[in-house]
Amino acid sequence: MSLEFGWRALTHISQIDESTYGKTIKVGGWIEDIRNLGGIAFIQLRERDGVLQVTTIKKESEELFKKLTSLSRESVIVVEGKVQENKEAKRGFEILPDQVEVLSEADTPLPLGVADKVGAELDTRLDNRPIDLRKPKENAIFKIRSVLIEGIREYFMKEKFVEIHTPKIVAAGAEGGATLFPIQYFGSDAYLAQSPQLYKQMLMSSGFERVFEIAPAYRAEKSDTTRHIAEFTSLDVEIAFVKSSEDVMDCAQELVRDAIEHVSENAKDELGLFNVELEIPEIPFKRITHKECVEVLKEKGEGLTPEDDLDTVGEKLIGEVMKERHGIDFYFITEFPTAIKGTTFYAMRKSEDPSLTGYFDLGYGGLELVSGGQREHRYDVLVNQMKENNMDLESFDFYLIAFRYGMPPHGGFGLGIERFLQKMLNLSNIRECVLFPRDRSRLVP
Ligand code: AMO
Repeated sequence: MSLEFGWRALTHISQIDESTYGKTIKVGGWIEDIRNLGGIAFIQLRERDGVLQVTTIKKESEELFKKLTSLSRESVIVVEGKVQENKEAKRGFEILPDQVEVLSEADTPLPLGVADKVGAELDTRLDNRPIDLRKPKENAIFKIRSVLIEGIREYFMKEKFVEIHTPKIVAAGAEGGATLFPIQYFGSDAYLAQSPQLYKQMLMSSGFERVFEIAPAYRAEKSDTTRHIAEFTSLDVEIAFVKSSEDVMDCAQELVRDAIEHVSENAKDELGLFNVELEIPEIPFKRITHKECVEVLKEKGEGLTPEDDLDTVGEKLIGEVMKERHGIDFYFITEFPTAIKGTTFYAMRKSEDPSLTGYFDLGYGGLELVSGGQREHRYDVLVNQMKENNMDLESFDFYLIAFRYGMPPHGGFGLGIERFLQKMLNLSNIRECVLFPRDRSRLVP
C-alpha cells in the first residue's frame, strides 16, 4: 500500500509544537544523515523548515528499519508517523514512523556535501547549485530575498505606483556602449537591455506618474569583481512632477528604510543564520557631495580628480569614513559633476551651475546601491546633450517622440537587488545572492 500525500498534506517543522505530540503526521524531505546503532537508528530528515529526527526501532518493524537504514544520503522520502517528545533530539521531539515511501534515491557519492562542516569552493558550489541550495544558509538567502522584494512592492503599492514590465530585447542602449550585449534579432542588430531607463522615462509622458519595475538587467562587465554580475535584478523607479532630485532622494531613502524594516520583521529566523541584526536606518540619510569625496580621498592618499567617478577603492573608503565620522551605513553622494554624469545624456544639469548635476548615488557601507536623479525633460536641451555625446538621434527617435508632445519634469533611480541583499547579509561575493549567476566565465547551470 503506498502512502497518500499531496502538496498540502505535509506538516512542516514550524507547525509542530507540544499540541502536536501524540498525533500522526506526514513529513516529506531529504535524508541528511543516518546514525545506525544496530537496534535503533536516527535519521535526520531535512524538510522545508529545518531538520527533524525520525527514529526507527528494529524490533518494532524490521522491514521499516531496513528500508530506512539502507537509503543513501539525500534520498527523498515521505514518512507517516507519530510525533513524540524526546529531549535528546535537537528539536525536542522525534517521529516514530509507521509508513515510509521512497520517492527518489540519491546517487552516490554526492558531488557536494550538504551537511558537511567544511565548505566547498564557490565555483564547485555553483556548478552543483541545486544541491548547494539545499544548505540552510544558502536557502535562507533566497527566502530573505523574497521577503525583501515583498517589502519593496508593499512600499510602492502604498504610494500608488504602477508596476511595469518593459522590453529586455532593445534596439538602443541607455547606459553606454561599453557594457552592451549584442544579439541577433530576426536578422537585425539588437541588445539585451542594460536598464529600463528609456522606457520608464517614456512612460512619464503617458500619464502613469509613478512607476516601478523589478526585472533583469544585462551588463557585459569587462572585469570579474565581487560586486558585478552580467545579469542582475534591477529595481527601477520613475516619478513625474518632481521639483528636483530632492524628491527622488526622498523616495529612495523611504524605500530603503521601509524595505529593511520589512525584512527585519519578517525574516527573523533566516537572518539569525547570518548573525545579522538589521538596524533600521534613520532618514534623512546624511549627504556628502562628490567634491567633498574628492577632498576626503585626497586626505587618504587617493588621487581622484573632480572629473573622476568613484572606483571600488574610493567607494569603500567613503563608506569607511562615513562609518567612522557619523556611525552610519547609508549616505547619499550628491552633486555629481556634469563631466561624469554628462555621459549620462538624460541627466538634468543644475541651472545655477551647469558644471554640476543633481545626480546622486546612495552608498551602503562602501557599495554603490542606488544611482539616480532628475532627468532632462526639455526636448531641445535633451537633444543638445545627446549631440554632445555624439549619439545617433535617428536611432533614438522612438525615445525622443515621448518628449515632443508633452513631457512632465521627472526623475528616478535604479537599485541593484543583489547588492542590497549582499550588503544586508554581509556576504563577500554578489554571486551568493543569485540562484544561477551569470558572469564572464559562467553560463551554466
Ligand atoms: P546604474 O548603472 O548606476 O544606473 O545602475 C543602478 C544600480 O544597479 C546596480 N548595478 C549592478 N548590480 C550588479 N551587477 C552589475 N553589473 C550592476 N550594474 C549596476 C547597482 C547600481 O547602483 N539607468 C540608471 C538608473 C537611473 O538613473 O534610474 C542605471 O542603470 O546597485
